[in-house]
Amino acid sequence: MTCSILILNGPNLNLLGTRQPEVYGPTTLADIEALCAAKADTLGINVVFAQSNHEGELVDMLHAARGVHHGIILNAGAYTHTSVALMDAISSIMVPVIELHLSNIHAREEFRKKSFIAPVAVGQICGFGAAGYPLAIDAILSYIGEAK
Ligand code: CA2
Repeated sequence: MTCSILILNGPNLNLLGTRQPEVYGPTTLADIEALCAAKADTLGINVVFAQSNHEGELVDMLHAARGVHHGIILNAGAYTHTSVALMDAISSIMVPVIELHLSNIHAREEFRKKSFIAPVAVGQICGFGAAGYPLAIDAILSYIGEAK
């Protein structure tokens, strides 16, 4: 069975590359999706890329991953720092999740150091900009034992 990974992006990440390039880099979300698709082709895996600005939709997409995807890479955006609902969803689905951020959330404002995702994630990758996405693909494959 082909390994399938869901890459889920939260609020405002659809604006990447259009504002605050000094914080989040010049790369658009479409560029990142293309980067991940190219990596998936090389590895012979399936990658599904999604984005929503709505907390409940993100919860729905996490639930729908059960029995479909082998792992999830989640950049929950600002919901990282606020969402018990996302934390509970991750706890309930039994699909491994890697927490991902473009910026180093530990080197920014105090409120960004708190993550509701971290305690229920396999691990966290942050601070590497768009390059964090392919790194996270390698990390989740390694975790689920599909490393190629
Ligand atoms: O560094 C990350 O990836 C974040 O998840 C990005 C979130 C932020 O709230 C987290 O603390 C860290 C914000 C995404 C907003 O993206 C924008 C992109 C362009 C212009 C404005 C916002």
